[in-house]
Amino acid sequence: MQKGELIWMNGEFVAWDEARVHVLSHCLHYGTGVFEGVRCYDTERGPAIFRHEDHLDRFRMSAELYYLDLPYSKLELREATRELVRRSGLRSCYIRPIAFRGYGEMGLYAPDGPVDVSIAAWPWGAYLGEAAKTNGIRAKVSSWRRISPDTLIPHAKASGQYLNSILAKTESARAGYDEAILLDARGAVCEGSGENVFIVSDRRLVTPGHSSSILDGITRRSVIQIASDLGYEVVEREIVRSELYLADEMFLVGTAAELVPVREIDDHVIGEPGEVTKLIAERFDAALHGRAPQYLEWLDPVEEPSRVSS
Ligand code: PPE
Repeated sequence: MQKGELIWMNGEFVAWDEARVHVLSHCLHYGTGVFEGVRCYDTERGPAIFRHEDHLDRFRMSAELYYLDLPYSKLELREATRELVRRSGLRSCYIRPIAFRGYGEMGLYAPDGPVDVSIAAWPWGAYLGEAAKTNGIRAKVSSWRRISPDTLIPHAKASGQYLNSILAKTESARAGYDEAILLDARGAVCEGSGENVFIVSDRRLVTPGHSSSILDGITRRSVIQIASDLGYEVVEREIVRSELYLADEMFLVGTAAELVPVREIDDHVIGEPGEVTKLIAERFDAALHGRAPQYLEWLDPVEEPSRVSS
């Protein structure tokens, strides 16, 4: 990875290489952390963080679900992040806040172990490669099923849960594919290893809803809004595997990946990125970079005073 300059750790800015944790940190052993993936884009109004408050809200929600008491308010985290981006001198970057059970107590039930919070920012280019966005990727349905709500919490963005994504991603990469799609135990489509999934069928967008084992992706929400504003019908419902094969278009969305068309799934050809995908990708890109007036409220420009937050 490319290094950033500084990392905010428990209220202080420290040099990138000095941001260390103890080897007996609880999270390192048990995965007891929650995190976010946020992006900041270069816009006309300077570097601006995309849907910053929504990410902070999800961060708090994930923490609460895993009994981690965040020692900082949403406002403090928001200002720390804005200051981090300003001090790092980055025009655009990926931002990774993480809260985790730190060093102090061992054993599974460690309610008195400290909760450490840090925020890092660094330049991170296209998650699935530059070519992926224009040419599309080859995806494979994983033999690993997505974590279910009766064992973990699919709606939380928790560190330990990513072992599931890592198994799926590793399997697909070793088989020569770009990304894995995970189904649930009954065979319904959930999402990619780090992205939500959409298909286009008869000019209608379809994506799994909240009763499926998905992360409530912020990019997913943005794409639903953009597609609806463009006049497309968006249906949130269960999708079965064969619908992917028969889709007119298919794409994945996430903060790191942004919007990536899928051109092949399990060796079924979907084709070059389609018209609907391209139109939505273009509007989404405009929104990210502050070129779409109706979506300006999604941006938090770090060089401007904060808007009053909830
Ligand atoms: N599902 C999963 C499992 C997921 O990890 C992400 C984000 C999404 C859906 C899309 O959510 P959103 O970013 O809010 O639109 N994955 C993050 C981490 C990727 C990583 O490799 O680390 C991300 O995109 O930042």
